[in-house]
Amino acid sequence: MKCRKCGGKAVINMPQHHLGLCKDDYLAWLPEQTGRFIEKYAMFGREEKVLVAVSGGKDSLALWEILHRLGYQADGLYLCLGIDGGIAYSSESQRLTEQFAAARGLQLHIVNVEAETGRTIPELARLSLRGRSKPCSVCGLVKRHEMNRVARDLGYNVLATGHNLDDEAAVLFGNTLTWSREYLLRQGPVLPAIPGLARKVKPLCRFYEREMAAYALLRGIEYIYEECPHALGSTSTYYKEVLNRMEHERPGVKLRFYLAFLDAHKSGLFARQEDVQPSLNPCPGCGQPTSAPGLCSFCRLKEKVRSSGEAGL
Ligand code: Q46
Ligand code: ZN
Repeated sequence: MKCRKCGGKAVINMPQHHLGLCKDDYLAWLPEQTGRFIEKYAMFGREEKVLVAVSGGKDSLALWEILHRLGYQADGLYLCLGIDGGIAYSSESQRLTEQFAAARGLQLHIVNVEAETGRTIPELARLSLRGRSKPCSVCGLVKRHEMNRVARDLGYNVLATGHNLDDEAAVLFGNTLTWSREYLLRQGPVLPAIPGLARKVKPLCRFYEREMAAYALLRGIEYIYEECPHALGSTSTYYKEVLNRMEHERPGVKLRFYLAFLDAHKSGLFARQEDVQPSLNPCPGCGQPTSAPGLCSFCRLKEKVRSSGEAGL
């Protein structure tokens, strides 16, 4: 296959765009497209400070690299979850993230969950879920809380995450199977700011996972190949596999599914935001908005750690 731009040898084929590109043209095309999406969805401007949540994986490191390349003010935030076990997942991903930032002279903030809560993610999950399910719900709760806290405390208007199209399509698929109106309404490239919470944006939401992997590889970004050990066997991994089977037979189906959803969302198919937006109050513990009548879920989790009487707050 030939590169559509220069006629050289294509290194990637994107059937959904009927587009093949060589290495140099691909490395120029992907950041260019990212810049277009940032503007199209009004994600942020050049005067705004962006905090990029980086995990050491290909998507978030590539996102940070691209924002930097495009001239945005983007700093990184790494959350050390304390998930180690067999593959030393957290220590290795932190090492690669620090190496990435140091090589490019980028500012990286590091937050250690154990130092903040007294427990690592697996320990928090054991404490609150008592082994009933995977730690992902607790992990998601802690990550959201800590990202919001750092953005607020350090004055970032915008929080950017590296979710790609495969991630977004899997979430959309799950929300559609259950018609979760509230989640469907909140899904999209931009979640606007509300008092106490920064705007959240997903500049890579229209790129396939394989396109991000190709970008990271061709750009020479060293990232952690292993997934978090808890991702294995998760519902979202299962949805991704199902969607991949569909994509194999019908190239472009994931992108069409996601873009058609965004159009439907825009045309008001689901509901007006005010209809389902729960009323939010500042948490008396941490000040972040919560729909709970008292402490937010994060502060309740910390209370549990405190009352379990073993460690570190
Ligand atoms: S890091 Fe955390 Fe994920 Fe690992 S424990 Fe689950 S949610 S799988 S993105
Ligand atoms: Zn709180």
